[in-house]
Amino acid sequence: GDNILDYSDGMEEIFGSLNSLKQDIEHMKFPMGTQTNPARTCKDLQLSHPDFPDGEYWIDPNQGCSGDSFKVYCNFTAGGETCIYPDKKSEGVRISSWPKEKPGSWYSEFKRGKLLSYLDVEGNSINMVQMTFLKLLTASARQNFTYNCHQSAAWYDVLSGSYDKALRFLGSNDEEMSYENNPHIKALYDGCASRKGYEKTVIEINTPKIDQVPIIDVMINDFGDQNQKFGFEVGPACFLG
Ligand SMILES: [Ca+2]
Repeated sequence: GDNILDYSDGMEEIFGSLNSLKQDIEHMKFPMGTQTNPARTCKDLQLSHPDFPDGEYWIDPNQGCSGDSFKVYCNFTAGGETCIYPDKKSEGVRISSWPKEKPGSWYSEFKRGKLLSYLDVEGNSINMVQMTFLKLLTASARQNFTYNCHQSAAWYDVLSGSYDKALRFLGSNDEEMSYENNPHIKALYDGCASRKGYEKTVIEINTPKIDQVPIIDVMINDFGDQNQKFGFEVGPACFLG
């Protein structure tokens, strides 16, 4: 009698283990985008849950232990982009005439300037290994930059009929990029081109060269004259698998 009892106790334990193993496998197959059950990327999360709405989710690009997972914005509408954001001091600057600064200098050289840096949506810095894995899982990267202007060109300049005063960007890979050397940078809207009144120009970098994103610096070339003003807004850096 004792033997049969031991046997059934043992079976219960085995079935319990199998059940939790089954759950683990289900979670691996269908990540929920939570801290304890993160997806590898937003794209992966969208593939297993096409019905999930855009929003904040946890990802773990290097997989394995989820202890180093981090929270991002998933733009499923854009095809499953994984987005990180500029920190408070990198979000941009208000429109101003910048009398103490020289045109043709990098923003990081401004008195109030700095290199642009990025965080997860919880405001934590992102582990470099995780960033490397995320980039390995990415096919293209996208980032917007909005230039707010008053009589200051940001991309095309109608007056000279050229792109001589176009903004220049420094990529994460330290590559200097602008109109003449990077076909992946475009103006979605170029209201500043006319250099008349208050306007804005929206620049988009959408590149298969993942390491160009996010941008870490910007050079502004058209200010210094009376009445010229500019400010800018740095958009999230989004990675698409
Ligand atoms: Ca991990």
